[in-house]
Amino acid sequence: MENGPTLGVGMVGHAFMGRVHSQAWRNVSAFFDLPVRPVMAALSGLSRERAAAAADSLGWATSESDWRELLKRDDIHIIDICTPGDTHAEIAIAALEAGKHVLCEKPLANSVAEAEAMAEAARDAAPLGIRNMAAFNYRRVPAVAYARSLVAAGRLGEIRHIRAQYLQDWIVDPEHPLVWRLRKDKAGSGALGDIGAHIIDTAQFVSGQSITGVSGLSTTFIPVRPLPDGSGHGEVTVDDAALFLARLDGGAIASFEATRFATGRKNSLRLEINGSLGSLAFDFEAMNELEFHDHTLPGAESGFRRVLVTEADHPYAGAWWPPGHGLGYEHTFTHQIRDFLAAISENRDPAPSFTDGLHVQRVIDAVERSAATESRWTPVAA
Ligand code: SOE
Repeated sequence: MENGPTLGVGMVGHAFMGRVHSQAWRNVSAFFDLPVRPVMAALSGLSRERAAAAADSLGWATSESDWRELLKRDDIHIIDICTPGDTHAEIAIAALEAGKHVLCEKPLANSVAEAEAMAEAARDAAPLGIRNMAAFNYRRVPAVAYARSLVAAGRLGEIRHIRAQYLQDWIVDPEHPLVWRLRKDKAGSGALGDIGAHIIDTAQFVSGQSITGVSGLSTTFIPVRPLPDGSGHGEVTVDDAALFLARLDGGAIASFEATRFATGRKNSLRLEINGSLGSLAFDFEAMNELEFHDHTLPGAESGFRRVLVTEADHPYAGAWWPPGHGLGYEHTFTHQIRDFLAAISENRDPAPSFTDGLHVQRVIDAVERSAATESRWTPVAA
């Protein structure tokens, strides 16, 4: 595919993810110097009226009530999928076949079979210069990207331990309605796929290692909840919390915990890595900071120290404000789109790809199978 100086974008969905992606499409060119500029051509949503209103408020030129219309348009080169997981495979495969670059929200799909079909469609499209990317935005937190560079530079030595947690508390109230994220037919899985997928990707990204096997455990604390339309109650068909142990291909051992029942924790994506030469620790609730312990220093001087990851030479940070002025959740999406557009314009495959998203899906699937068989050790295909 030939890329001009502008690339038209069509976004599918306009709820939480659609809103956060929209602000990233709106501001990426103002902060990053890229050879291509995105044009917010159209947004699609199921209701014509709500899609039109969302397009208006979020800065999209036009709106459609059927995503298929986006694929027919010559002024649209990129499809950005911000819908629940049950629609990802159909939209992504059709978009790739229509010759559009695709950015798709996580988890990539609701099953391994769907994710495999998406990765295959992406592989078929790649020789034509059509790119694909799975939206694991936490890789693009400056502190997380910096942590990755410390590991890659050998500053942690040999990685032994990975401790990853994603802690939220938004459904502790039993009266919280049975929203789509609590339904297997819409979301595929619960905390495991929604937020566990993020820590799987982030831990593998920072450590540079890949999960090869797991032993999992999951539970649903509140199995019945009020239906959102007030018409009664319905069954929660996904996990409320999932934990698993894992081995990685570089020799590290890891523990993962994803829960929406950690009272007081709002969006606490935490990662601690211990290596032979040092350790690092991160918590998204203090997202501009990275804790780093250099174990090569004399004992009297060593200990975790806080690095404020806002210097111009930290990843992404130089594009924004002077040191110490801090970034937020939304910036990670601008960085994601920056990296996606850079890869498209340089004719290379962006990361993480649909193939990376497929591997995360395989880990999720293995955890579910393990949890269903009394935590039996379950290998994960590469
Ligand atoms: C809800 O749990 C949610 O919005 C996730 O779907 C996002 O991926 C995560 O970034 C924040 O929490």
